[in-house]
Amino acid sequence: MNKKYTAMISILMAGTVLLAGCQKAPRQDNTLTKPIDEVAALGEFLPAGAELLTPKKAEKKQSIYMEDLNKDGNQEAFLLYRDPNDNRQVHMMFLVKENGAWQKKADMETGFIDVDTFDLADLDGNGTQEVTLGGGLSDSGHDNQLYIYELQNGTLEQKAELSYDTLQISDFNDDQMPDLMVLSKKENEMRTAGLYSYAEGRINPISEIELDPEGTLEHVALGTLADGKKALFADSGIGAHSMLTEIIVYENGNLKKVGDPSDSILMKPYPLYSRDINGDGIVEVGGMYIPKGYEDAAMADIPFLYTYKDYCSDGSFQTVEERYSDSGRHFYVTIPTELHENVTIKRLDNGIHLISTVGDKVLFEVKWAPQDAVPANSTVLGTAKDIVFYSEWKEETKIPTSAFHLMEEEIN
Ligand SMILES: [Ca+2]
Ligand SMILES: [Ca+2]
Ligand SMILES: [Ca+2]
Ligand SMILES: [Ca+2]
Repeated sequence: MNKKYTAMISILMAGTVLLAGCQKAPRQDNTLTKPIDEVAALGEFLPAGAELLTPKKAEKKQSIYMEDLNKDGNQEAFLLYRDPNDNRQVHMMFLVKENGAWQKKADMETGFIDVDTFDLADLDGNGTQEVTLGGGLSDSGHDNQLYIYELQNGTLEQKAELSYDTLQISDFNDDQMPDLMVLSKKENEMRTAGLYSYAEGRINPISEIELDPEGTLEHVALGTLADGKKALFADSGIGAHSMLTEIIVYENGNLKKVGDPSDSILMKPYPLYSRDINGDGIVEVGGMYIPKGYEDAAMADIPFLYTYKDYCSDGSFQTVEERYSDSGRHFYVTIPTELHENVTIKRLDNGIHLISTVGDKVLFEVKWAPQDAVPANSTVLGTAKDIVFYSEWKEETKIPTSAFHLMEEEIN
């Protein structure tokens, strides 16, 4: 094994370990599961000092992609990397395996400062996968460019491009072909969601809808509504600390927004991101409301209760979960369905009570203290780094101790 070869493996391994290390949940790393000689053989082509890059949006954390795009029996490979000797810009290297050996076909300068998305999908249904590469032109996070490439006569041809803020590739109009759902900010400051198809080498608009012009996009979730319809959930900051969720679906030939943007779920006083909290594929929209007794309190003093709702295409919604959440101390308590909208909060010194608004009964107690200050006969609810959550409440209530959760238990 020559020195360069060894060094390349080190770079590749360092890259993958680094990327695996920043993930919350353990996920399979496809780079590692590929045969090491294949990875090493591809690594031979990288210039000295190259840093492998993983797309920010990638579900699978990988920098090397291998696929037979055109089903001719020869694998194609793509390497995403940063070249320190070329203004640190993102490069995409394209290789084809011919007669058992990799051949470098192109090493493309993208002009990107990072990689937002990389995908291999047959966008036009002609049996050959297109390459979609999106990356940042500035570090604002709202200034991305998408390129679509096709493999033609052994070379990779750039066919189309589109500027965007956030991109999701998924079949929104149920024609069995992936579409491009693009959120973008236009030059006149208008914000839009646009749905595009790709056909005959062109990106073709299907429908466009305006988003609230006051918003600044913070978070996007892709999933379904309660009635199974595919939807994009866009959470945007509004004003000093509010958040608006816009649910975008495709219906009868057009994009439309679901729900009343002024309800207390879609428009909330503080950020709360849309996500699938129970893992059933339906994305819940987070809302919050003021518990009884705090109607006149200053905003910062209100212990908002969180309520997660599933929406239907017609704008109706139902509660999936309600919880008291203490983001500062990283815990939350789920509230049983029968008690929804019937709980308020009483603050204690170093603790809280969840109180029934019907009869003022204590439903749940959370106290916190350093380990050595926890009373002997208390029930420990959870232990964080330097704090223990416990309860001294002895009466049985309608909220079991299993309702207590440390936020670290949640996989986002
Ligand atoms: Ca091929
Ligand atoms: Ca295709
Ligand atoms: Ca489609
Ligand atoms: Ca769900």
